[in-house]
Amino acid sequence: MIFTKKSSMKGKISIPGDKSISHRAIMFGSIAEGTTEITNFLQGADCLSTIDCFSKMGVEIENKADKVTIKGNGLHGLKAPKEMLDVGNSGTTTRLISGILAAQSFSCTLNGDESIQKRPMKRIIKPLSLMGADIKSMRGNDCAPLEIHGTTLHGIHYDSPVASAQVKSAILLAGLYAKGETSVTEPYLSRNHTELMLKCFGADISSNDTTATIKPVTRLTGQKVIVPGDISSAAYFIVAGLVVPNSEILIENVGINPTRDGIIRIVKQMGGNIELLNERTVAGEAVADIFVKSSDLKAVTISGNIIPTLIDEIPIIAILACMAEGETVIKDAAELKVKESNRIDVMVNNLSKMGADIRATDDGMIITGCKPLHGATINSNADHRIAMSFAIAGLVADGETEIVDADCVKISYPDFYNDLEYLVGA
Ligand code: SPQ
Repeated sequence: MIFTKKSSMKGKISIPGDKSISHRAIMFGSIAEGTTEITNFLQGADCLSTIDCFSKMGVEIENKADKVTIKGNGLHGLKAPKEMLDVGNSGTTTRLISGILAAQSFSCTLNGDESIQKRPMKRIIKPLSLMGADIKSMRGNDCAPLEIHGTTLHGIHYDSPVASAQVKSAILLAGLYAKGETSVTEPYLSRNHTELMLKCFGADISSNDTTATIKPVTRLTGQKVIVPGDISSAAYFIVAGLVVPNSEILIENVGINPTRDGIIRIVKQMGGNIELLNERTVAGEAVADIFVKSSDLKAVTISGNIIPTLIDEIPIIAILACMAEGETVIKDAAELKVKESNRIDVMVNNLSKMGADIRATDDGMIITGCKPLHGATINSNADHRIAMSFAIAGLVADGETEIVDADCVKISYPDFYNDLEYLVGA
């Protein structure tokens, strides 16, 4: 797919549902009693993998347009799947489902695509094993495929070495079934959708600073979940509106949960024209419309506790930094190396090809902005966030930017190219 320089972007769009929240709504609805109705569900391939896994465990899930209805099986009603669970490309599915599977009365195996088979699973195998789980990496390399024999678990306190919502959530979900209390402390607070949503479903869960604590309950109850637009998807149009000249974009219905809103804070620090309009709370999550227009930007340092709140936005923030005056330093972000691709190396290699002044560090990257970008052939490494980031870079680069494996955007934003075309043509 080819992208070229644009002189303006104008219009209004509504962003598809949040991926993290969509996954959790399927999982919690499946182990709740009664009906769960999910509106604005993200029809991305990752979330469809989660539906597929729970369907294989006997949960009745009807998926129509953006509405999903689940007849929950209750905490102890999942059935042994007849075949291996296929988590596709989804780290969230793999890690969260493992917490649930560890406590079931059956055994199963799960596996995913080439990328998922390289992502680290020791981070969940270790704490779940401390809780008594019988979970192992079938190839002995601490990656998927995983074999899980459900068993009785006991609560623990776990000091997580990484700020990871997936690690935290796997432990909390296992804790839902474990004897006694389970708590997790993170070095920095990661996204808290599990804590917020499990509470709505009736779990006994609380949070204090960077510690989340759960005690077992006898049942969860099905809910109506309205999924806000995904700020990680909105991020591409936030950046496009800032860097393409003569642009004004209104992005409606975006989740701005404070554990996810780092990109908004960084754009403000960089001097970007960004306004939050119509701020409201929908189904326990903060939501707003976001207005952006073309801006002169200055470099910033991004580090410490803001990192987990924008971890998936760092690829597109790197593009933003290329357009900002001065040196942007991104550090404390070594987690980028273990995403769908090594997002430090892939960003640095591809942006260097486009003429950017960028270098990799152990835990991030350093970018000196305002060097003109030129088109290049970009290998997305089948990573959706890389493909979308370079589609936006192509709008400000001279010549043609070609993205290889561009269809990987189906993972989190199947209509991305249509929405982009609309804003460019509007
Ligand atoms: O699900 P997956 O593949 O891990 O997706 C990514 C993404 O870019 O969409 C990461 F590669 O998002 C993660 C995110 O990085 C989704 C997530 C969640 O829903 O809990 C949490 C973050 O990962 P982590 O490892 O920091 O917990």
